[in-house]
Amino acid sequence: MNFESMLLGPLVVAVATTFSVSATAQSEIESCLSELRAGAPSRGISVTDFERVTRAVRWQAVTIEKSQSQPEFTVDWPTYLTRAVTAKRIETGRQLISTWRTTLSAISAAYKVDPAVVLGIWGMETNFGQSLGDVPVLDAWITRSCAEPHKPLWRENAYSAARLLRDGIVEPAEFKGSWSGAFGLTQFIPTSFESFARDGDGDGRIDLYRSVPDALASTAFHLAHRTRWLLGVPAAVEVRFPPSFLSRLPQDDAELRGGQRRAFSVWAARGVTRVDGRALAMPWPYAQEKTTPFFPAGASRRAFLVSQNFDALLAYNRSTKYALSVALVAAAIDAP
Ligand SMILES: [Ca+2]
Repeated sequence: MNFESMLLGPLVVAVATTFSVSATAQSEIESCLSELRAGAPSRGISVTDFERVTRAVRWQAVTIEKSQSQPEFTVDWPTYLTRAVTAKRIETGRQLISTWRTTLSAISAAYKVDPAVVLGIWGMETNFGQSLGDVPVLDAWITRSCAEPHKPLWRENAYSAARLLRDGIVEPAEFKGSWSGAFGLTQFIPTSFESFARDGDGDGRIDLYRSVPDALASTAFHLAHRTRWLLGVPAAVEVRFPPSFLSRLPQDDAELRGGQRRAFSVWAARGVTRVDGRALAMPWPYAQEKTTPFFPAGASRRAFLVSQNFDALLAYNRSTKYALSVALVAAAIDAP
């Protein structure tokens, strides 16, 4: 899960350039660690425990470098979708939905979340466990906290990661993940782990690295409880709007989302169809769910109606490119 685009402070810019400044970054981390240490007791962590779990923390230059080149911000829409929504990812998703059918049925029954969407997230986040990342999670969050001290989410994740280590919920040697500080098969951040992680296989502990049921249950619980998931409602449907509607929109290639929120049935009555011309029919009661037009690259390109499930995906990862990719992969996994 990558969160906000990062505002780059002077320290951050300098660190990416020379080795000598890298040494400065490590001394900078020492000074900001002492500030974090002072705040630890108010987060339920004793100073002794905080010192113990942060003893080997190192500045992660990669965290700063990659924050400046996230594909969500640097790659255009068609390229991003081509890379994300691949035949291979969809095929693997279809195989895994079959492999894990019993687990997914139980998860879907418990949390009312669509199995294909959980698979789509697993595929997008780590290519179904192929790319878990090798950046120490605690170090990533402490680096982010030090680079951007005005971001409370970074700081709270540093404390959360420290608690997970203190309590032995994760092992120091394996507590690694993406440059951004997300870890496990479906890339949870530490604060999300504390709020939403679930023991899907019932063995009494939560292991998001090795237990597929734990990771999938945790992801489903996140979708259901961080916002609200509507079982069976597509997050995004590719559509065709009537020319009279399109002509009133800005005629450039900027991303357009929001504005009118109307039921699928209302859009259908106004001449909106699926992209292939078929009727925009939704089974009851979903015909009445409010949806919003979404034009990733301007009114003259691909068009979608997005539901509140799209917002649930954005709560998982605040990138519309990510959310649409998950929606498209999930729809393709589910296609007959
Ligand atoms: Ca478990």
